[in-house]
Amino acid sequence: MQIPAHPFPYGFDLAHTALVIIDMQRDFIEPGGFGETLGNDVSLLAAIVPACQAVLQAWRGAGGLVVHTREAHRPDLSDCPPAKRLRGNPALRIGDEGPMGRILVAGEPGNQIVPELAPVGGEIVIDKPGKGAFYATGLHEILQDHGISHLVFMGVTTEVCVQTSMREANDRGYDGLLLEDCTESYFPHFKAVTVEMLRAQGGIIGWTAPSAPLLAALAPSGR
Ligand code: C5J
Repeated sequence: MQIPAHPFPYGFDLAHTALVIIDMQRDFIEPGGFGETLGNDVSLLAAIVPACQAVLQAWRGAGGLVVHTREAHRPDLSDCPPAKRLRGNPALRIGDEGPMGRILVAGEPGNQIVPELAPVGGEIVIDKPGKGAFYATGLHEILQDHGISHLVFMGVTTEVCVQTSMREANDRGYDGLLLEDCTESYFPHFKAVTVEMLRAQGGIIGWTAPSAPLLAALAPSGR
């Protein structure tokens, strides 16, 4: 398959490509969660859920591999890099009790993926203690076991966990595509400049494209 993308068309073979959905968790997206408590307008992030849902459904329909990540730490925070806890809003740090349970702690209500995008049986779910999906997780080994060489990214936030994961993937030899309308930031100008940065200089980190051409390629008539 090949779809129009920036800086040039993105070619991929579905059998060797995974859809990677970064941190579409209640704590970042729903009112009353960590993101809102930090003073952010979460409606910006909630707005991409329908577009992500459409891609997820099409990807499942085409039989592609799906990976979900969650920014999640052990209850004793032994896997939490100290800087993550010490920087940020001192009134509400990782591990503190928030409106939807302990902030970014595995198993807490706010740590779950939003119901619209909830994983189904057979999909891979990675709990990651860093911003990147590869740091301190077995993701690279899992992808290698599945023969994956290409990754299509969606999720939040564009300039933090999505960008870090895409850069980590690029350094490990994966060809990454970011779906522009399926990612968002609390700071729209950060999203805009991240999208530009990733695809600059001939695709220095990877490709970007809207989801429409991917949906057309995944439709039974497009395959
Ligand atoms: C942040 C994330 N923004 N998932 N996490 O802290 O991007």
